Amino acid sequence: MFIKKHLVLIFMLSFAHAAFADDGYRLWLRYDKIQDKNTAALYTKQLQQLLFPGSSATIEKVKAELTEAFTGLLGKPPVGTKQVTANGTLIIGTPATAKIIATLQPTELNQINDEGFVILTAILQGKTCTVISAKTDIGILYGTFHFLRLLQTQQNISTLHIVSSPKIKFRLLNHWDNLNRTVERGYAGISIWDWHKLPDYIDKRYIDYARANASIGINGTVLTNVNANATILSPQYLVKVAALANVFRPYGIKVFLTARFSAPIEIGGLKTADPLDAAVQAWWKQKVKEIYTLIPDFGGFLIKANSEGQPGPQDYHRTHADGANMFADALATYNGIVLWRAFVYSSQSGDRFKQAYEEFTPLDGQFKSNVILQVKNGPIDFQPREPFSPLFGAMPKTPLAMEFQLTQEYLGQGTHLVFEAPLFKEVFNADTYQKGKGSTVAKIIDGSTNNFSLTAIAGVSNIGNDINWCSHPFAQANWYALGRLAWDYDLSSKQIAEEWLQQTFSNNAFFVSAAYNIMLHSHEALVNYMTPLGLAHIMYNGHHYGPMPWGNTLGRPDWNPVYYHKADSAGIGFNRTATGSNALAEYKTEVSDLWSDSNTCADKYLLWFHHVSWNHTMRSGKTLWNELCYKYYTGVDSVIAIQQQWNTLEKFVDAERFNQVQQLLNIQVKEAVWWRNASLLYFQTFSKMPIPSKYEQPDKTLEYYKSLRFPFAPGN
Ligand code: GCV
Repeated sequence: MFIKKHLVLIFMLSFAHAAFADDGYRLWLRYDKIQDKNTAALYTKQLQQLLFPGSSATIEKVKAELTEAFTGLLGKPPVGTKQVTANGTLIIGTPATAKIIATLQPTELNQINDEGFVILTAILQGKTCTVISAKTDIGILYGTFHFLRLLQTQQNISTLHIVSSPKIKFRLLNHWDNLNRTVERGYAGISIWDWHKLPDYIDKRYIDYARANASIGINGTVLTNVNANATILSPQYLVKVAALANVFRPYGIKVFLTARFSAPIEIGGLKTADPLDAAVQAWWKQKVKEIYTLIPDFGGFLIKANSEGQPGPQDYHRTHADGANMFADALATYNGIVLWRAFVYSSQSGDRFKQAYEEFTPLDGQFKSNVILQVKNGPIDFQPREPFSPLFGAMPKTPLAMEFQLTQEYLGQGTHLVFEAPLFKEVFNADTYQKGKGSTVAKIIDGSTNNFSLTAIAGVSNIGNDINWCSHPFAQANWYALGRLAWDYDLSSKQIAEEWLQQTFSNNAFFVSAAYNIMLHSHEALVNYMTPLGLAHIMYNGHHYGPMPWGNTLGRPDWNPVYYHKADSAGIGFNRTATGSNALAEYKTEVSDLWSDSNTCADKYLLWFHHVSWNHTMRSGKTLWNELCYKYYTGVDSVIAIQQQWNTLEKFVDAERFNQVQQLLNIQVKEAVWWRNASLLYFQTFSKMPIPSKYEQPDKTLEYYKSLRFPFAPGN
């Protein structure tokens, strides 16, 4: 009897553990049963029945999502009704599909755009109801996902008055996925697009990808790498693209492709790709027609041209505007758009920082109205911290899209916990002063400063076929943050982190506050242990994994770390003032005035703009060298604090993800120490100053760090 009882107990315990395990596949759409009995009882009362007329492919998806969510959260699917017969009726529909909503005539519907939604508590036919309404089915989809977010985060739903529209029109993921399924700068496995099995095999992942994106408002996806392969435009591949587009359409997601500029030569048999050549223009027009025949709602092209070896209009002595406008003409008939990238730099110029500005500002006003220039957040390349790209303040006649990088090429790649929302917000909130104070980057991007309706935000995807999509359990939060901020850049990092944590891990208030604390400090910690005080681009060549500030062997100066930090016996940093490259002149005076004096420039940008002596007195009163040491050591200490904090959270998290994060944090601490030691030992060869004795001294030599090699580092 005793043994039998024990066996039952062991069985129950192991069952409980297994039920609790979570591989992260469900992302933030877990819909686990609400454990708090009072909340569950209240919701059950408030959601007695569901009145949901109308039908369309999108509405069917909404119904399926509601069924899954209610079954998970409340233990049973919603009870359908045709009449409001009880308090606690959830009514979903557009005024066109739901008569009862037409009767209500909510004025709030006049305040939203075509993708927006309203969620209201209303008395209808004497009963207390919750109404989710919109002008379109896609608005209904977004409203429903918002409502499910309220349930998952256990908000009070008794008196709701939510009116919401996206601030940005195109909210995009950019996949740097190759047709052979490798992912450039991908750290989460191989590409989720299984081109070989498409179009006949539809992986369930495609549907879950669409659900996840729709739930955070992402409405477009560029399927292919900007380092493009023309094969994607061949008939054989376009039917595969069409199959994906069919999956995504009900979720409001449009498909975009990258267009290789030289495709007319490579797959079209032409001798040239000159954008002013009539045959080339005709070829693209025909290609675009072919695409729209298969995919009537195709979004358009994203193009990287004359950048890092990609072909482009300059090969024919034409401008970026000539190139972009050729595509724009071909796409205009179908309302397609061109996202033309501004990421360019050549070996010719003295300062890579200045080049995009130099190439693009003379073209301001020359692009067709369906072209948007896609600009990386900073002037160089997704470094841990960059000042905002000067282009944002300098192209008033051209719509500008923001490009952020979710995949953490320079932010610890697959192993570091870094929440990027604070980085995104720092850029959005920066003031360009283009039209006086308040012309923030966000107000440039949302079109309000210069009256553009074509607006876009893109995130370079961090998604792969790893079971949890993004490899690091916390990397999912960056995908989530991109969508939420593209919808509304005024959301705080705190709100985004908290709602993501609640949905992804647990609603426990102690856990959420502690884990939020971890996320909040993670970006600054990384900046400090990698590139404090405005250092940038000091990682290994090629794979970009790990520190290599000594790098000086590549043919082009601007590919070498020494070009970026310019450390010498006199000091460190890149002089971009009037006595140096004068890149500061690319900003409005109000901005450059903030940064042009090394005594008043914010510490975080100091070495971006100044070459300062090792003895320079910092705001803290420390010498530059001692401040550099302090920052590097603080960075490592912060990660150790994050690690310790995570270790206190074991009881709130399933064993599987708790262990994953714990192991990854162990790697992160080791790598933070590596970054700190290697960088300081190297810079010390110039400063000739000691690392203050109060700090634990590096236990390895500079030669040791220089000897490290990582030929198979991922993502290259
Ligand atoms: C897709 C950086 C990356 C490249 C990337 C490029 C770009 O240079 O290292 O992998 O290429 O940016 O954004 O085009």
